[in-house]
Amino acid sequence: MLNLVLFGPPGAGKGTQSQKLIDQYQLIHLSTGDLLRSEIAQGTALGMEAKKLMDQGVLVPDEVVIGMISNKLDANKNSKGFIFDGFPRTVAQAEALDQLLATKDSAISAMIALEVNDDELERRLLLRGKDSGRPDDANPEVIRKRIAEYNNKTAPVANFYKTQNKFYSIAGIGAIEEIFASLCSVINQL
Ligand code: B4P
Repeated sequence: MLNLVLFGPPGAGKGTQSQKLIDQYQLIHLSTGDLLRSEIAQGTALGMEAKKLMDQGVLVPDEVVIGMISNKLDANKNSKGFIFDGFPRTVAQAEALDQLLATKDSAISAMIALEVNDDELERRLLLRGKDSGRPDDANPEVIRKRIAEYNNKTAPVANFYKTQNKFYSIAGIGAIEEIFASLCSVINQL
């Protein structure tokens, strides 16, 4: 199985590149952000709880997203592999993911990080906020909070995969097709 973690701060292009990677490698896309937004759209209790946190730009509790991922892995047992987009976002989530995959005799193949500076992230998210309708994209303060959450809680997850020799990093600024080509060249060498 090819199991990829696409890593990077909010607005780095994870969702954008995931769409291209699933076509190229026939992988199942698991975006915790999309799963949470779908819970919100359905008005579930989980969604309502998550919305309060997401609108402030802070992470939702680990056990909530780990439970969602576990359900999705079970629902896609025969897939060729997965793209984890926006997950794991904490070291506790990374540890739980390793354990979940181990129970399925599988493991993460690689984490690939998209490197983008903070000014460009803010520019992209504010631009998307003009038509995404996402409250967390509309407010510069919330965007800065999301970037701070990333630096405090998510950036350390890279070390988790570095110690397993599974960490790769590529430039996330430039044309979407160029960035996609860089991603493919890493994946094709795994
Ligand atoms: P996510 O939905 O994961 O959102 P995101 O970090 O903003 O990244 P996204 O994938 O949407 O954007 P992309 O970089 O593709 O998270 C939202 C919230 O959900 C979090 O703040 C948190 O509260 C919660 N959450 C989610 N997962 C969680 C977890 N595991 N644990 C706890 N909480 C969790 O693209 C951004 C924009 O840039 C787009 O408009 C795109 O068109 C543009 N873009 C992409 N590539 C570009 C390029 N090369 N050049 C110019 N623009 C580009």
